Amino acid sequence: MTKKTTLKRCERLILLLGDQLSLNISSLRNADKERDVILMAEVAEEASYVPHHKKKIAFLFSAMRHHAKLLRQEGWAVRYVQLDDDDNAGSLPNQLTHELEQFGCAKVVITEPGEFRLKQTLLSWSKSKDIALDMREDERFVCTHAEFQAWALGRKQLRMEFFYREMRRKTGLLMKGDAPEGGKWNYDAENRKPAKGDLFMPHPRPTMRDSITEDVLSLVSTRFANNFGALEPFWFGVTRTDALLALEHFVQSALPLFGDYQDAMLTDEPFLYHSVLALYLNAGLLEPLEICRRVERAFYDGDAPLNAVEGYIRQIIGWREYVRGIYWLKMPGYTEANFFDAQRPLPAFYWTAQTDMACMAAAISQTRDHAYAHHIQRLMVTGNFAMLAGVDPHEVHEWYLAVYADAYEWVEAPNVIGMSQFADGGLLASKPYAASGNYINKMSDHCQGCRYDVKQKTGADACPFNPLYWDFLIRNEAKLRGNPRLGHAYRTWDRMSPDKQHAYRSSASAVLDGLSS
Ligand code: FAD
Ligand code: DLZ
Ligand code: SF4
Repeated sequence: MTKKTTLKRCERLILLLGDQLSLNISSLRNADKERDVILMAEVAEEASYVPHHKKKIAFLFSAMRHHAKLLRQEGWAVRYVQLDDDDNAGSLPNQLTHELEQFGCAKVVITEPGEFRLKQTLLSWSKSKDIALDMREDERFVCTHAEFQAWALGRKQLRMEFFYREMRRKTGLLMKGDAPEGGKWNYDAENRKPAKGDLFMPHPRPTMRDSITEDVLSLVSTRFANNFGALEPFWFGVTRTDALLALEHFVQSALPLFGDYQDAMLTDEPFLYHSVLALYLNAGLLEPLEICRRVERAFYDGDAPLNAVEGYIRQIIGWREYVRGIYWLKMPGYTEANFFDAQRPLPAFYWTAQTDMACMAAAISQTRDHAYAHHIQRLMVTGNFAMLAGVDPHEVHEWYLAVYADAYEWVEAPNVIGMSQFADGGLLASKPYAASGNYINKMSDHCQGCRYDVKQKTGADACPFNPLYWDFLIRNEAKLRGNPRLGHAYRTWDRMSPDKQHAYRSSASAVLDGLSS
């Protein structure tokens, strides 16, 4: 690939980030192909602010290189800096400084970064260097910052369901005039079936690798040899064409059963009927509304039922937009929230999958192999365990940010800090997503092959989630007993004999002691 552009002077330097791989991004609006230069850079600072999964880095670098190629084909002047180039300056601000010296551009244009950290870094850089920086809103979302702020203003509780209805009205998705399609806004009650292993399971469509991807894989295997995760087999798509094919494959093979089995878990089926599209969407290779319109069309064409289509659209225009709104409303500071004052270090098996808990071993090994786990594994297995065990939520947050190919702080942090760890004290969730082994047993096939007994409540062979569940509630009683949604749980605890209560607490201590050894 030609690395240098032939332009010697430029009007504007347009910085395009690794998750801004969209041709209609706001930073390119009104840009001039004759006078402006697009800068894209693989830099050590972005590649190491958390120890990203090897597949995540490979996906992003290959997608960036392919996007640069596409931009050049479209007539743009692109300066692309590879990680191992001699004049790689190591960070985005340093690279900008270097390129401005080379090209002598009058100003820098960028679409607002998705992470607060990088936004602040770039704003400070422009101030300290006294360089004009035109930072534009990221328009690849349904809800603007201003709209979210207006929605949140004066509300005591920021519940996703009400926000979601606003987004349905705004987009017209699954609307019949002012009313929701089918008469209900939400069909979640139909979406909680456990899956059986003998169902036909579609798999994500693997993408053929080209020489660009091969080069990146070889770079990542040497430069990031010690990072978490398996680089091979590398099957992610890396272009918009690949991403559109993945969308089509999902709609045709998995969408009809997406709703039914959304919460199910199977040891040998990491993807079930999930779309595995978040990595493309978050990097800019797909747009939220194009996905939703395609999925909506499947319903009106009679190819997918309403519970699946509504459930899927809710994830994108509901949850995804809502968590982004929360992130920008609450940053800075949100990633430091620690409502329970949990201090335990993240157990080492989050990086090795070496644990006798079959559900944890499955979620972590799938994460290691594919940089992927689906929502319920993230929430009710690895997230639930960390919260019950009292792991420091910041360590949990950094783990999630590192290990998933779709992870960027704006979407990861509210899901981890708020939804899964309840570290924000209930801004996002009305009660902690705490569950004993019973939930995992109901929704998965993991317990059948586990060394622990999910039915056993206490003792050395009891499922660790069972005593930890009660220990968590009692450890945090002062903060949780007043929660009306936990009234039933505390009343059950109150009815237990002191011996039973003691057995739960000492079994939990044994589990927790085992984590530190
Ligand atoms: P599907 O199950 O097919 O869902 C469809 C789409 O809906 C996803 O692609 C995604 O864009 C969107 N979506 C679904 N749920 C959420 C949600 N809660 N928040 C935002 N978008 C959602 N999602 C990320 O994109 N990046 C993350 O770093 C991330 N971290 C998470 C951490 C925890 C603890 C939890 C509980 C959830 C997290 N999620 C994250 C949300 C969700 O788990 C992933 O979006 C989903 O698993 C991605 O796989 P998929 O594309 O197959 O999704
Ligand atoms: C995640 C990531 C990685 C691993 N590497 C780069 C990079 O080298 N260059 C780049 O421009 N972007 C990278 N990114 C994505 C950025 O970290 C992302 O733009 C910010 O986190 C904001 O969402
Ligand atoms: Fe997980 Fe407990 Fe079931 Fe084992 S018994 S798989 S630890 S829920």
